[in-house]
Amino acid sequence: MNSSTMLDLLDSQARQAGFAAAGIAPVPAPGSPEDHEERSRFADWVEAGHAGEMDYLKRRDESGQLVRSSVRVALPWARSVIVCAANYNSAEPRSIDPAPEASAWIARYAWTGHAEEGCPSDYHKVLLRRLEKLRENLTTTLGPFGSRCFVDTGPVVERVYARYAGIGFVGKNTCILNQHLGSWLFLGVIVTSLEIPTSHALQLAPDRCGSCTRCIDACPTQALTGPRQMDATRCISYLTIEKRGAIPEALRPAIGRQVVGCDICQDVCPWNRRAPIAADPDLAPRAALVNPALEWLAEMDEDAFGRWFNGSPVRRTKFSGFRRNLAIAMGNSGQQRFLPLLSQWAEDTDPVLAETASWAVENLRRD
Ligand code: B12
Ligand code: SF4
Ligand code: SF4
Repeated sequence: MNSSTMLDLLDSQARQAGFAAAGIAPVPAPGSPEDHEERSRFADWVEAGHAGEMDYLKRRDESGQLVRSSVRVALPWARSVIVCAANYNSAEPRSIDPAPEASAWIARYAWTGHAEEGCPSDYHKVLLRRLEKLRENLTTTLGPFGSRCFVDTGPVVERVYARYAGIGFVGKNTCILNQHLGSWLFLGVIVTSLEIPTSHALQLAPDRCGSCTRCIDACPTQALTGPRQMDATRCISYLTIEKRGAIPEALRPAIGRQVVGCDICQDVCPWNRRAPIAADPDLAPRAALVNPALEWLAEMDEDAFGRWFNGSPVRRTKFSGFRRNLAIAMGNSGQQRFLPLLSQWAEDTDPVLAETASWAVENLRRD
């Protein structure tokens, strides 16, 4: 099969499986410029300490190579990577729009639920199911091939392959941006043993950032240290979701009202203004999670947290991290009415919550 027939087949089967875009890229040959780019960017990033406490990104094999520095390290049989993107854009407001007083922000990717049942959905599961369906259909057409499906957790820097496969360009905010679909895209990959015909050049999408620097300028914690460069240890998404224990005091004021993840560098992006709305029944926004009242979230006990967020990406913050983040957001809210609750949390047996709540009390008293 030549490469354009292969691409057409992939495109139509990926759409049938529920994806908005798909592409395929060869795994770079050892020693090629792309192989060097793939290995060195990731390794440099980890070695600069930008991965913080995300130990899963720092895993090495027996020979000391970073497992994620190249697909070939963990999966030597890999010859190509199919990349699929699902749109999760919705018509709901942005984090930078005027919002009700004392409301929190939960990132858009974590709002998702099943439209009919209303229960939470997690893009990892939704995309994996679709990738498996796509793999099954491709196998029917192409015959058996070696493969592994991954969403997030595999030894693949997905954005590198999304770029190689022509899904989009890497914006200055480090996100994959498709000029028609925007950047509210989840990525999933099928690493395969399929050899791509040598006529298949990398389908790189042109860079459309131009002279714009809105994302870099808008980042409240200066986590975007330059175009396409992020120090994740400063990113609100890392701090609120991945970081365990206390959040560095100096960064707390800049976190503002974000309690799970952060959308600011995508909300300011002009390419997202024209992005189509997804209407995906498995990735529908749960209305209650858009601009939720801090009071409502803070009232949740561990059972209520489980009822609302089991099966949702919010779960990853854990109940303790969620309350720590709420304490910071209440401390940043300027609302004195949170003082009684925060004073109570300052006496909590969880030392991280107690310390964060004491900081929040001080912060509110200074307002
Ligand atoms: C660790 C991780 C994070 C970390 C670190 C993010 C980061 N920028 O590195 C934290 C917790 C901060 C995070 C945040 C978010 N994440 Co995240 N994350 C990941 C994960 C698991 C690994 C990423 C990784 O290896 N980072 C290391 C760096 C080196 O790689 P990278 O940023 O992905 O890509 C680099 C290369 O592409 C390279 N590059 C490529 N071409 C070029 C060209 C030039 C000239 C240069 C200089 C660099 C360059 O530069 C990029 C930036 O460093 C991936 C899934 C995966 N397995 O890949 C999801 C993933 C990247 N995250 C995703 C999402 C949705 C988010 C959030 C939007 C969630 C939220 N709302 O809070 C934010 C976005 C923040 C942001 N601006 O990136 C999506 C991104 C989809 C997209 N459209 O790009 C992914 C792909 C998950 C998925 N399966 O859909 N994430
Ligand atoms: S997600 Fe938020 S904190 Fe992280 S880089 Fe973007 S704007 Fe900055
Ligand atoms: S805000 Fe501007 S610089 Fe940042 S990703 Fe979008 S177009 Fe590129």
